[in-house]
Amino acid sequence: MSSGWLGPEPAGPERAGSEFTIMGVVNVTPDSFSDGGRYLDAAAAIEHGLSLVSEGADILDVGGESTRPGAAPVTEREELRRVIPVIEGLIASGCAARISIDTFKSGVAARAVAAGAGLVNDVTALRGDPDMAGVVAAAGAECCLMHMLGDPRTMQDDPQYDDVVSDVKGFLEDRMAFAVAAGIGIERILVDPGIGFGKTVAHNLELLRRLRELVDLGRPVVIGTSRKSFLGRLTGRESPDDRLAATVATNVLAYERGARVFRVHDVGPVRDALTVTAATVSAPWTTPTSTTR
Ligand code: HH2
Repeated sequence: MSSGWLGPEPAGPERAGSEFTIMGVVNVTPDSFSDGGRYLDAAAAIEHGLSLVSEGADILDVGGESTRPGAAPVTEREELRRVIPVIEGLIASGCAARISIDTFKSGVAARAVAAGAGLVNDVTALRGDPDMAGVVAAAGAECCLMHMLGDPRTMQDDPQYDDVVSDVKGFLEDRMAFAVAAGIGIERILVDPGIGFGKTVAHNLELLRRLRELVDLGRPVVIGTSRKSFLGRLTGRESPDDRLAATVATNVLAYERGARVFRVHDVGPVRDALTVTAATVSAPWTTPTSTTR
């Protein structure tokens, strides 16, 4: 994308059609569902983040607490110990990507923003901590509001909706109004249907199928399908590491239906897939060489 919070357009003809933003996942946790324990050490997390940037991540989403069903809660002190050195290390290394902090604790968001994060990714959509909206507003940070039914402990216990897309859309509308009333500029808000957060396989598929209805909210839609269990249920791939093809398919489909921010673990392959998708469905493509094959 070419303006606003998404930053400058990438250079070079190869990137000319990239009207999307890739958010690479940096989990500094022992128990995340797909990469728990791999980057618990700050140096390993920083190195991983920088490698995602070299693959084409526009944003790095740094998280210190897993939200998978049944994950153990983490104290604020421990979450800070995990994420702040990583954010500081990324900034110190001249990281070209913007930094997002994946937290629902206002104390963590405040310290992360002070360390250089520009986006607060709150899976509770400002409901988890009464001070969160004020922290985001005061910092002038951007904020991703995500839908979740219940909380991570209970969210997968028989989730029910009247109509999942209308219910999620209504929720996001309410949370946008709440955020704006708290002083967060509308231009700083992103919305996310929360794939896998209190949803059955059918709910996730319905949200992807009818994503356009959420695009109608007028804010960039973030989509996070990466390696998630519904893809394993559909394909029979038990290991999250084996769900790349399924992840790519859902991100391509979501782009075509209007999503513009893609939260993924596998940045390079998703960037390639979305570059081709964007060039195909967006503006006419003119190649600088005569190669057509
Ligand atoms: N999914 C996860 C975490 N944060 N944030 C947004 N906005 N959207 C998502 O879909 C989303 C999210 C879960 O993925 P991951 O971070 O890999 O796992 P874990 O929560 O186990 O750390």
